[in-house]
Amino acid sequence: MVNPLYDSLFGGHSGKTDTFLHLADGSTISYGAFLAMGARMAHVLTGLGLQPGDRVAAQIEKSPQALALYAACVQAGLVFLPLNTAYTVPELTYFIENSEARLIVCDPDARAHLDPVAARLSAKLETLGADGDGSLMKRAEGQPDHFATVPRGPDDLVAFLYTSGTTGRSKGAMLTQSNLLSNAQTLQTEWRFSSADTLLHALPIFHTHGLFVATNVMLLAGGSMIFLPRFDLDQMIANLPRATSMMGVPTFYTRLLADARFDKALAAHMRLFISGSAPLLEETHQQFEERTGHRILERYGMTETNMNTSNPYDGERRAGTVGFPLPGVDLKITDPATGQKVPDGEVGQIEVRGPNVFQGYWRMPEKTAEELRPDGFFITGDLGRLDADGYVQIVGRNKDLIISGGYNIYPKEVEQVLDAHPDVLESAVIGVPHPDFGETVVGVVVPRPGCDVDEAGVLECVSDALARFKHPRKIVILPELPRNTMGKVQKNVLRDQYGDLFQNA
Ligand code: MLC
Ligand code: AMP
Repeated sequence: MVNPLYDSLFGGHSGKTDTFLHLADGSTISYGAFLAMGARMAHVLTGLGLQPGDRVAAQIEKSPQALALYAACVQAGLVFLPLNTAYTVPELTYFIENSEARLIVCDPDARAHLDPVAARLSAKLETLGADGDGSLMKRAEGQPDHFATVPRGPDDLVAFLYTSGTTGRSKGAMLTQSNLLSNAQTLQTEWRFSSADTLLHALPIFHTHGLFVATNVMLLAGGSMIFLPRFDLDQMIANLPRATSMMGVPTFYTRLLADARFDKALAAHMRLFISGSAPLLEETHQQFEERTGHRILERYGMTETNMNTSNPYDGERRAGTVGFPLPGVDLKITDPATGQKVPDGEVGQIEVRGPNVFQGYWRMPEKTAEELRPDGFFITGDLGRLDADGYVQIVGRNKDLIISGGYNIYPKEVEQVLDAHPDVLESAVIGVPHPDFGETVVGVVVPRPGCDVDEAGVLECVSDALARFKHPRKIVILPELPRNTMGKVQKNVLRDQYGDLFQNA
């Protein structure tokens, strides 16, 4: 194969008239038309002077054109760097600078903010709007529908996905052709996806879940996707009858269950519901089965590793567990202090090794060495245990991380912004249970002596700096933070104290 990922995911569909995407307005896009759009874009990208291995940073709304940009990057041998549409200009600037992106693709409305960034970093900038408007598609008009796929090998990089770190600095996880392809192949087989499937796709396409799990698997299977711009309850209910399968974060499931229209009849024809990216409460799993008769298949993954474990397709899908290691994935539970395996059944940190595991963090060899062992095991930072039947249970995290509606928030990053407020002496950011998002962010701040701070004033300082989903939903003001005898802030005490803030929200 010339370019294993492109050839496997896209190449075989060339010229096919079968539907690939069903859009919210009722129109469809065939595989052939989608690939032609990708090819035209690939001509634009290479015409701009991009060379294989160059990074393309894209902060664009979900659309068929946005997905075609991914196809174009793979076909042209470029490294695709998708970015959350919620990121602010300071956040984006870091990713663009750190990755040394040669091209920025952004919404037409963001151009004025990002042009100076592009100029400073000598990157090119093109625009792509939610309706396929903007300079990129204009340039693509009239380009040939075929593009000679750029040869790539299994170890060549295809994507950087940035993940925040406990120090507050985001790291670019480098993923290769074979990382993505091996995982997509495994998932397609394990979850029995075929060309007969239609996946209800309401996830964003700037993260592993919506792009590499959902989209790559469907491309490999040759099925179709109902491609919704975002999760909208009415749209979900309206489109479920046309779908055979759905992938979502737990919030999708709790929102569906909270709507009386979501009943047994609506889900009766479905083949498979899959959940991941955050813990699915056992209670949600059970309620879902009572309501629909379906048992949700929960799986576990990460940006750095793609998918690691999955409950079985056939056999018991056990609530409160993420199933078994996928074929080809070695998983062990170790003592964080020694790195040695703990006795079966005991809690330890989860480590994984396999063809799915990334190559390290871009230009951060020391960070890479902290998490990726020389023998190939990646230290996930999740705490887990194996139950008596070998199912993996995730019981907590060995990393200070909040997962809200499937988005990761690193408290350190928020604390740094709060601490920069002139009237704030120090802060602690914690995650507390939330009925819709699973967890949400609470900021605990201590004012400087003689200073008066209020919630609105503190929140103002985060609004320009951080994406909306990272903003604390509540600010608690305390005279001091609880500390242990070593002087370390006791976040567990704060979590216990403020854990029920959103219980009835
Ligand atoms: C939106 N908001 C959020 C939020 N999403 N706040 C906290 N956490 C979130 N996840 C903000 C909005 O900006 C809005 O701000 C307010 O919260 C309410 O918005 P909403 O309309 O209720 O939210 P909605 O747009 O419906 O989005 C919620 C959601 C979405 C859960 C549908 O966040 C989502 O699609 N999440 C999926 C994330 C995902 O794909 N994760 C996979 C990562 S990969 P305001 O201003 O109105 O107050 C990974 C690996 C793996 O983890 O294993 O898969
Ligand atoms: P991300 O960095 O966005 O890829 O998030 C990865 C993290 O999401 C993992 O390290 C886990 O903490 C969490 N995660 C993913 N899937 C699950 C799951 N099914 N149950 C619990 N946590 C999960």
